[in-house]
Amino acid sequence: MRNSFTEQEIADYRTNGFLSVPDFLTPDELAHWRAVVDAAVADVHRESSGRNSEKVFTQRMHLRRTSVAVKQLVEDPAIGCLVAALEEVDAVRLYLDQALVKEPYGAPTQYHLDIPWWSFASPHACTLWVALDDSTLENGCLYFVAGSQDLRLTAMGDLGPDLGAVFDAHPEAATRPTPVPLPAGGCSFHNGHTIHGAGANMTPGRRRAMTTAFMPGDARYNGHRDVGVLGEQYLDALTPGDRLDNDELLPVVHGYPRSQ
Ligand SMILES: O=C(O)CCC(=O)C(=O)O
Repeated sequence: MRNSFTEQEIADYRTNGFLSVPDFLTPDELAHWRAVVDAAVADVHRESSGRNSEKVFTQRMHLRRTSVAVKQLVEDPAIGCLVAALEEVDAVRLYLDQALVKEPYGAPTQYHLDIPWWSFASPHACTLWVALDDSTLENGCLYFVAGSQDLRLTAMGDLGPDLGAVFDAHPEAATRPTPVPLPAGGCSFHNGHTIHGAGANMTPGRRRAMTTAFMPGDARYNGHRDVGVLGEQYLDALTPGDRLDNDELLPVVHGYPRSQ
């Protein structure tokens, strides 16, 4: 796995709000990620059959809670270190993991940004998206609106059929998006404020991806009850402004968050 970035890559990430890393995993690592994620998805499939109603993708959250092997992949401190370098933060916590499979003939993913969905506000949230299959213009690769992270938008999409709803609310963000095809084993990192979406899967094959979202170690509860991430019990115990410091739900993957 790539364990460092060049200065140019870090500069590109900060300018564009995303970075594409085509050589993220070695072929052996890719085979391992595929086996581990496929097995974890198959396991939870029996309990929940969450397929997005618009047939955008099959979504399996929190695989690390049922698969030790997934936990080892997504809580890898080497990944935490990469995120810390991109976002220039001292400490990083894992916020969520999810497999996103765009099934054959799956619909496009609406343009959106991640941070409005989440229970913390920060300019330093970051999502890692690992391609487990070649991700192409034909099967639903990601598209990013470069520089949109600097607008610090807060509009929440609904991942419904209106692909450009975020641009209705924020016409200033409607600039030409950059498609980011990736070979299997490649990845992209994007900031929580970067507008992104994905094309339709026009092929009979699946487009599998494993994603993980990270927050800075000192993030605080913003009063927004995220859907299905932190859980009702933890959310009920929080007051806006509280540190999100539950090490079990939000494991530290880099550094040591300050206690104040
Ligand atoms: O995989 C997709 O289609 C969308 C992924 C996405 O929105 C994300 O990982 O933040």
